[in-house]
Amino acid sequence: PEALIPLRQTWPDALVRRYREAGYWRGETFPAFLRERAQRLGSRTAVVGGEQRWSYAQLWERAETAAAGFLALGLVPGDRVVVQLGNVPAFYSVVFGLFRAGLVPVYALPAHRITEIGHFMRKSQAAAYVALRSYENYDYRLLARELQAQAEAGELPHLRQAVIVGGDAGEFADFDAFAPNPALLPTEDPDPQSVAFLQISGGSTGLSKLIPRTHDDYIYSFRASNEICGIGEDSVYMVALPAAHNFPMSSPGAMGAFYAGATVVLSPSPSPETTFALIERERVTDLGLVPPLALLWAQAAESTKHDLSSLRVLQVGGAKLTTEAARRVVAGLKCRLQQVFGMAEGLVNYTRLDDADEIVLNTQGRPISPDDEVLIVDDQGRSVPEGQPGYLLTRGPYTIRGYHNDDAANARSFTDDGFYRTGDVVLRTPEGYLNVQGRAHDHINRAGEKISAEEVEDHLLANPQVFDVAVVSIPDEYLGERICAFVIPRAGEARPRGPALKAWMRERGVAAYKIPDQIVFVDAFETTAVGKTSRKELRARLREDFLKAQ
Ligand code: J2J
Repeated sequence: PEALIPLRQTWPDALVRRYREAGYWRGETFPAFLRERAQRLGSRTAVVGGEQRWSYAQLWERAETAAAGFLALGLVPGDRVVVQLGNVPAFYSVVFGLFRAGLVPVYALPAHRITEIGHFMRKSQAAAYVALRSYENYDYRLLARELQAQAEAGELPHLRQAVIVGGDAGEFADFDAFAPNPALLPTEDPDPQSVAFLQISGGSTGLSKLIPRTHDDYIYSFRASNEICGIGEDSVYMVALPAAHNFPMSSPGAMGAFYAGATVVLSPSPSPETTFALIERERVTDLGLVPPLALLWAQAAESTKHDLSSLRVLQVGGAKLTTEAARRVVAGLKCRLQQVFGMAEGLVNYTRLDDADEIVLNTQGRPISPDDEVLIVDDQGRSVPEGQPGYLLTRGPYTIRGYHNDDAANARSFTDDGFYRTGDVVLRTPEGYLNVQGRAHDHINRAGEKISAEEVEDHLLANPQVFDVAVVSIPDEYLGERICAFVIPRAGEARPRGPALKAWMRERGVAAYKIPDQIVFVDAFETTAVGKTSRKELRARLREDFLKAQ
């Protein structure tokens, strides 16, 4: 197979010095900090999930066993490993095991299917795939088999191992049978400036990009988040959203909680029916939700028999929380609200716990770091007058300078002087807080899941009954936005039906959250006077006409 493309994330030397001198980057690494916590806090509870309850000592021991097991399979430091696990304690023994072994996790979500997983495997040149035996009624050995078939056909030249977690591994390597073997483990911790893992982008144009994050930059982001969010040893942090998502991982997330020596409680579902009982049982103090869930919780909390009085801070982020929705959340849940506006590429903004209600209800917060640089610009890249909306560009001690293995995306998404073009339209208040107004790209923010219109269009266009398609976001009371596909059937073919098109897309192996919520058949797309129209204009016009007709 072709050589591995090096994993890197580089800031200019002067900034590296600056970030070190300012104490942001301290040379810490994932394995080093967890080892220290295990030594210092040994018997304290690190993670609770299902029937399992592991102390810090046990989590570290399991990570070391995992590390030895991966290396015993023939993986070598620097190899990338696509990890697809749900909200179970093994999520953390696997990823800390990979860190300990010098292997690089690539974080997939449980909802991803062969289309997405195949893409991550190819882009990262992954040597291995690790998945749960089953989660949310899906058998991930099916996916492992599809990957193996692609590997045999020469399409995944780097793939050498598939590992199943949770028993019944079948023909694959059995994670649960991994044995400790200290002799196999590296004697040194990784370089703190090296890439620790690849996170997945929200995918604004086309397929998801891979986001290389270093030990130094990521640990800074959650250590500083702990300060801002008041996470300490006595905190009990619940992971209700998918554990692999950047929000519950790092803002301050499970990683922040482990860093603080706190307890992480995993919920298999974010629904009030599941979470409320767990909150009561484990005395959960902090967690993050997306806006639709926060509204659902606020409503359910009014009539629950469960004791939610341990809750201290509810964070809401991933999509815009309107002022009215924020009011309802505050009224329904008797705890502090914190708005979080973040992105897997880096920059995270928080309202502060001692901010006035005015700010907490009306803004999406301000950046973590004094060295987060924020520009708000117009189409030409010129700064807009203070208080006016514009495109948000950012650069700083935990924002990436480039995606992995994607020159075209890098040319689009980063300025020559290293600013990341977030694609978000924001304005800044006189107090320096950001208010998210919209976005530049055609993507759909469906309850915090970002879906590229282009990616869904590409799938539907592959159907022989489809002549043309435009995918747009439609405001949705519950989801925030839903996916609507306008489809022109192909003349001469049997006219497709909505449910059949959706089923067809599912069978292609696409994450269920990308399947259109609504399909509208049209005879033609109206074109402008010029006769040609950009997809962007077309989508905008279709959305507008559709909403007017409602
Ligand atoms: C409006 N839009 C928001 C908000 C994210 C913490 C919290 C969230 C994410 C995340 C994250 C928003 N109001 N409060 O990684 O660490 C939209 C913006 C942004 C995009 C990033 C974290 N919070 N958004 O959601 O990588 O459009 O990260 O650019 O999934 O979500 O999506 P993602």
